[in-house]
Order: sequence, then structure tokens, then C-alpha cells
Amino acid sequence: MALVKREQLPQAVEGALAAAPVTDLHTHIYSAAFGDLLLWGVDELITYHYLIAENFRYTGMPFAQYFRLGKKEQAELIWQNLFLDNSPLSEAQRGVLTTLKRLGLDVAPRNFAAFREFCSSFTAGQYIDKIFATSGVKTVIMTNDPFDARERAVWLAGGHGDKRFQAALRIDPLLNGYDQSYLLLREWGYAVEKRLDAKTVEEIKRFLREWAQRMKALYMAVSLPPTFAVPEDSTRSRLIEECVLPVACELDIPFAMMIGVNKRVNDKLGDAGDSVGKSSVRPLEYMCEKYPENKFLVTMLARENQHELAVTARKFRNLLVFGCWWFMNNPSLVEEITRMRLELLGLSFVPQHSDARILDQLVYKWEHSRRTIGKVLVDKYSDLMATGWTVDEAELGRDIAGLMGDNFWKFVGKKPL
Ligand code: RAT
Ligand code: ZN
Repeated sequence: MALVKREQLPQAVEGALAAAPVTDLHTHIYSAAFGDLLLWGVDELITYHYLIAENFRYTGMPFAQYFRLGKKEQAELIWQNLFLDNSPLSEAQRGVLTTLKRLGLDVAPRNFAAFREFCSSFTAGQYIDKIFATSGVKTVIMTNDPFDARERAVWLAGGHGDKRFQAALRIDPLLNGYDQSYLLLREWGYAVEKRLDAKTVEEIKRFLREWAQRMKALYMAVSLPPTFAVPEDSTRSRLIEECVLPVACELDIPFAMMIGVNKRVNDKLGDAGDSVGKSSVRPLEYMCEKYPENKFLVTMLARENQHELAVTARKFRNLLVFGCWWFMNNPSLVEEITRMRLELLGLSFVPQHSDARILDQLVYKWEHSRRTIGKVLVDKYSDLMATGWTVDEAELGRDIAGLMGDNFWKFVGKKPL
């Protein structure tokens, strides 16, 4: 046993966090085979929709005028407003600088052209290797939407061969817009009706089964509004209980729910126009209890929901809480939430995912998260030491590897890829 001394604890935690391979269980990035769906490089990094929203805090420019600009002009405008005219203190602003720094660039001269030049010296494939090596991420799970024509084409042509990118079958259009999506299902050869009769239910199950298998999806996923309820007399609730949960159970994959998003409260902002609302954990309690053979991966968007979500996980072992999602992914909130989850759940959760939309973001999202998670862990292990308990280096490594990836793999019942 190699025991860690109190004064070595910060270093030991930092070392274990740096050594633990990360499985990033929810992202929006893609492997090179998906072509333009993979966003990378500084122009994409700086026009991230979190930064688009922040940009409009500082300019009266009409929304449509911004969106009419080309990517490069948009990037230059954001660089001016959010970096040169105002100090980049927000989490998304700081993230750009952490990323550039870690890629070996000097941000002090504020030379945007130099960042561009650096990125243009890579191919997409080389950049993927660089970012994975720099961020310490081993596996990312994509968000794969079979209703997106560009994605469909790749999957129908046989998929992609990069093991670092694993799939998640995302079914928002099915669950949140069945009135429209059933027409597409029909076009694709599924004999479905608008009304969920017995034949339609079977056909939707066939659709889910076929796509989950085609993608080798590690889970099925959906994002949901604060008003989300199960059971209720709605198409979505019936689809979940009669189609999604039976197929998830049959394929032995979790159903991931990301709950609490109010879509397009400002439609003119596009992806940047979504907001947050408080939800109820009651639907979750109902599903975890009624379907013990199903596994649920859940994150919630409102700060107000974090405590009851952790309590719900104490009641149901088929529920794995994950990540500090979107507006929660800020150091002050990650710290508060991680502390609370450790106190309520011990090590049995996944503290973070990146939600990266641009490949480069893996660098900062994981560096910032590691720092905050590390700070909380140092406090918690020192509290342990104060009782006389010893902290062994190997046990520390095991615990941290669990938080950064192994807990997820154990929950899905697969070996880390
Ligand atoms: O975090 C984000 O980028 C959001 O726009 C959403 O994509 C959200 O994470 C989601 O998966 O729906
Ligand atoms: Zn997301």
C-alpha cells in the first residue's frame, strides 16, 4: 500500500485526474467520416452558440444581420466584442483562451490571425489526434440523430470506423415532434399512423431497434422541457412507455433524459435561444420504480433540480446521474453540485460531460472540470484523513478512474472501449 500523506494530497489527486482516461458521455462532436458535421478550429470555437448569446449582450446589431455574415466575419465580430472590447471573464470566453494556450499558442498579443494560421496547418484527422492527446479524453459519445439527413447518409453507407467516437441514438424529433416525424418514418418504410395503434407501436419499436443496432448506440437519448411528464395522456409519454423503454430493455441500453430545457425562448438566436426551467423529478421516480429492468441516465438543467435529482438516485440504483449540463457547467456550480453529489451519493455518479460542439472544446471543458472536481476531492479526502482513515494511492486512482469513465461503463455493462 502506498499511502498518501496529507500534504501530498493535492498533488496525488491532480496526478490521478491527469492519469484517468476520460469517457465523455455526451458531446456533439463527430469523427472525420462525418465531414462537415465535425466542427473544429478557432473560427468555430469562437462562434460557439454560448458565445453568440454573450456577444449580443454587448451589441445592438440585429440578430438576423449577424446570422447573415460569413463564419469568418462572425468570428471577427465576436473577437472584437468579447475579447478586445471587454475582458473575457465568462466561462465560455475563458474557455477559448485555455484551449488556445494548451494548444501552445500565446494569447497575450491578441493576434487572432495567428490562431487561424495555426489551425489551418492541420487536416481534420490530425487535429482530432492533437485534441484527444491534449485533452486526455479517450472516448467521446456523439449525439446521433437519425432524422438528420447528413447523418443518415453516413450511417446508411456503413457508418464510420473510429472507435474513439461512440454513438448515442438521439430521438428528440420522435418524442418531441411526432406529429411531423411520423411522416418521415413513413417515407423510410415504417408503416406508422399519426395515432399510436398497435401496428404503429411495433413499427416505431422496429425503427428504434434498427437504428440503435446500426449505430451500435450505447444509449438512447432525448432532451426534454420542464413540463415533461410520464405517465400522462400524451403521445410522448406513450412513446416512452410503449416503445422506447421496451426496446431499451430488450437491447440492454440506458435511456438518457436531459431534462429542463425551454427551447427557443428567443427564436431569433437559433441554438443560442434556448433557456432553462424547473422540472419535476416525479416522472423519473415513476419510471425508475415501474421499470426496474430499465436503466436511466439523467442530467437536469436547473440548479433548483440538482438536490432532488441526487436524492432520487439514492432511491433507485437503475438511475445514474451525470454531468453539469450547459448553464450548470460553470466552476461555481460544478463545485457546488459535485460537492453535494459526493455527500449524497459517494462515488456513484458521473460528475461531468463536456457537451462539446466544437472539437477544440474538449481541451478547456475537461481542464476546467478537472480543476474543480480536484478541488472538491481534495477537501473530501482530507475530511476522511481527519478521521484517521488512510488514503491509498491505488484506491484514489480507482475512485477517480470511476468518476472519469469507469462508472459509466459499469452502468452500461460494457468494457471501456
Ligand atoms: O449544450 C448545448 O450545446 C445545447 O445546445 C444542447 O445541445 C444540449 O446540450 C442538448 O444536447 O440538447
Ligand atoms: Zn448536448
